[in-house]
Amino acid sequence: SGSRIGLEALKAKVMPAEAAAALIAPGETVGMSGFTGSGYPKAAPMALARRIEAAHAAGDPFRLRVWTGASTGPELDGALAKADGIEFRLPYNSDPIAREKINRGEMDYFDMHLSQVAPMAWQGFLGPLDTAIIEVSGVRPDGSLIPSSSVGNNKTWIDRASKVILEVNRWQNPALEGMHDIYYGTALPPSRVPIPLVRPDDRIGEAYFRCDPDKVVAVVETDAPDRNLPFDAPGEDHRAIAGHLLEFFRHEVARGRLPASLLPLQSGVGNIANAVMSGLVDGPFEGMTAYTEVLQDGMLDLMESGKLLTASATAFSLSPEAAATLNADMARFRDRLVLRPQEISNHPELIRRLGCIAMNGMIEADIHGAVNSTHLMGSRIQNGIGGSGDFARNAYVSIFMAPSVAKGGRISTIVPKTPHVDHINQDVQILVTEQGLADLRGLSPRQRAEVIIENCSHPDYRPALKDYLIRARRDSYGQQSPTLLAEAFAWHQRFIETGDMRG
Ligand code: 0RQ
Repeated sequence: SGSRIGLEALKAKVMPAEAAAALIAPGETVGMSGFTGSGYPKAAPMALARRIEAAHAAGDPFRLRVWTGASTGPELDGALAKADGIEFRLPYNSDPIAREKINRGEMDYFDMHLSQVAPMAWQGFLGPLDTAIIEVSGVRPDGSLIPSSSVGNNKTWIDRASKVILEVNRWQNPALEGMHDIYYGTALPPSRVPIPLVRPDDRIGEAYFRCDPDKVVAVVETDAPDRNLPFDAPGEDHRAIAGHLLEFFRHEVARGRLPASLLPLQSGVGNIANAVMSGLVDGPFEGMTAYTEVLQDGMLDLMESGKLLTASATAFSLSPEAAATLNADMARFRDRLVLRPQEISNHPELIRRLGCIAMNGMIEADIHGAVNSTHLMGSRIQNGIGGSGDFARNAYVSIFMAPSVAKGGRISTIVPKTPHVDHINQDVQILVTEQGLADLRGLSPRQRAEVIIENCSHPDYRPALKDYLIRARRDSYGQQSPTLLAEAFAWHQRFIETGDMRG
């Protein structure tokens, strides 16, 4: 009783996680479920990590190539990285142990646009996929699978893998059933056709994954919660950023450049994005929609307020409190939420068609408005580009935000030149810090530099930036994007040497 496995043939394949992990050979490529801490397998990866540790202790090599949706949890990336079990990983990672291994050069990491993972796998560029390990919330009598709290690349991993291991997680709310929209209409060129989605809440696919039961080699039953990290209460800087952004939206509506219900919102990961959503709860905008990648607490608050009508994403990313609220009230939220494969939630065609308002966090921006979302001091990976590139390039308006200083003021997030660029000037239209907002639309690089320094930089760094700009305008090789090459990265070099950009 209480079994969530409706198909006898799969019930017969239930086994302990250790036995499932034993079916994976060293050197395999494994496609895992999981996206921003939800819907990742929790038991098989831990068993795999124990097996890898034992192999290493016996002097035997055992490493895997790991593909996921995006970040997962400590039971997956953390455990496998700690065991030195990951030779290569893609895409987005935020696990601290994996991050450390990558930055020490002990693990290869391919950071790519999240919308491109599934198509690239189909194109064959990434090599064959041996095993898929997928968390689901149930198996139906016809063998189709009820997805769990994230969709990510699961459809593609199930279709492409030679063998499939399922984790059926009883912790996942049974009322998730029906919330998902799995689109099976993607194809490779020259057979690609338009994706028939014209509103954020359109349902164009099926509520379940198709899966050939003969490919399933193991079923593991679990009862473990998603990672569910708490968010920080919005700080003063975060509230100031949200305030500037709301002011900008009001201004755009007044000018007739945005409808009063705004346009489908995309909101990135992290505390700032969450604070902006909370800010919108008290704002004047009604009848909003979201076409985004992850649903954070702020998005649910906005939905509860009645101002956000519907939201589309590929995953939840909730605090423990918000997860509990959602789980207690799933029936009420279910019809207003859609979870899709990440190639659809982040699809450039759909983002451009819907006209999303993209709001993403950044590490730093330079005075010409190029944005770095991923690398510290040009070389250390923080997380990854995630979906920020999918949205920024294709949005109706592309916004990046961060406090104007990091690490207690020792780092300016507005710099003469960023040593790593994820988003080129053309993909960055609005920059926001707690100091203010820079509207860069229609401005030349020279004009951008003035507005960014004046509106966004911290007073501690503003004089130095102004001084740099004056000299660049005098001495630069060219005057389209005034730059002093020998000096452009001096702030970063100073931080590496002294721990403070101010020296
Ligand atoms: O470090 O954790 O050691 O304290 O970076 O920074 O200020 O907490 O900001 O949580 O919003 O993250 C860009 C990383 C911002 C995120 C980034 C340090 C800072 C802190 C985190 P600590 P904050 P946030 C679609 C959107 C890429 C993916 C994306 C991100 C840590 O937004 O990963 O946009 N984006 N996806 O101290 C050195 C600087 C720094 C710095 C911040 N200039 N130099 N350290 N930090 N700025 C959704 C998905 O794709 C899933």
